[in-house]
Amino acid sequence: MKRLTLMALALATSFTATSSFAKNSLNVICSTDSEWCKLMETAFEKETGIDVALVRKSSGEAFAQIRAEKRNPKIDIWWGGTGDPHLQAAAENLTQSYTADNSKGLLDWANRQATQADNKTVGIYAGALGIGYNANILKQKGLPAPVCWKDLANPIYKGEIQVANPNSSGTAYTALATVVQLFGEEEGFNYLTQLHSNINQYTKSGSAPIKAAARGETTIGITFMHDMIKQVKKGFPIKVVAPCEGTGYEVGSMSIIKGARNLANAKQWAEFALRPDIQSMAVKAKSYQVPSNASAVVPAEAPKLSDVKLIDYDFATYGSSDVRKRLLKRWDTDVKSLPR
Ligand code: S7P
Repeated sequence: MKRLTLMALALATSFTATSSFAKNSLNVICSTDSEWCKLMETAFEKETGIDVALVRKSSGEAFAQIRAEKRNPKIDIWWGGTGDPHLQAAAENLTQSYTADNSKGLLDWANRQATQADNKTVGIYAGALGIGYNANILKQKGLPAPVCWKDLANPIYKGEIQVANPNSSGTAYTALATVVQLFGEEEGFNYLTQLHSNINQYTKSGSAPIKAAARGETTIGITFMHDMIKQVKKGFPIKVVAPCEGTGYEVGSMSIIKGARNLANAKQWAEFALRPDIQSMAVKAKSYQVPSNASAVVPAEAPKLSDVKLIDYDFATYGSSDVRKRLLKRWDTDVKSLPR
């Protein structure tokens, strides 16, 4: 009898502990720059009193974790990061449908992202890829300023260029998919093998190359333009180039994880993240993407996407599981494994 009472007590205690955990917690995986992740975490905790446990991971890595935890999800919501892996997660049924009340205020491109994934993801910001260089180092080395993607394949830039690894980085996957869409797959991979000879390092994180260029550790970096502007705002001599052939772009996204243990809190974060006042806060973290809510303030520093020659990026194809897996495998075997 005594044993039964103790068991009942233990069960009651564990139930209380679990339910209070469920009521007050939220597990977020964040794929924007860490400063913005931190700002969102603090602002959400302050407004709601919900305790946020946040980890920052590059888009490809975040996706790999969510997939690995499929049967026992530890994450409730994935906020930020390029849209392609969010679409792939939706296609693999790793995320769940949710139409936020605040999605009514979103721009078309953000809702399109949701529609093509049965509302298992939604667009939160947009940004275009570019070429960034350190103007002082370029001058010291007597190198010409690159203007086009094709310029980067010129042997004069040997060892001068940095880009992330597309397996871990959404930025670099967007670059890979952009090259394939611009030049076709065969010519695109041919270009990537030439570019490979000029690469000094494939980084894990997408924005790392422009941070390295700012510090003078590489001359040129391939990243999103808004990540370049962040370095310009910090006072580094970075120049931003919109490639002459045209360029790809991202619809940075947010997805609620299927089987999220703190579903109500995840929905609350989703509503919060789509609000115009919250999206307008990004500048405080020196994040200059174009917000998805039509009423949010577009940062004055944000690259004017209407002035950039954007390709008609095919999100359905390049966000699909099969194409993404195939291109990454081909990049590993045909490009990364080659000597430099
Ligand atoms: O820094 C902001 C940003 O460029 O980072 C995201 C990116 O996917 C995360 O980095 P990875 O390339 O390492 O995955 C972008 O969505 C975002 O604009």
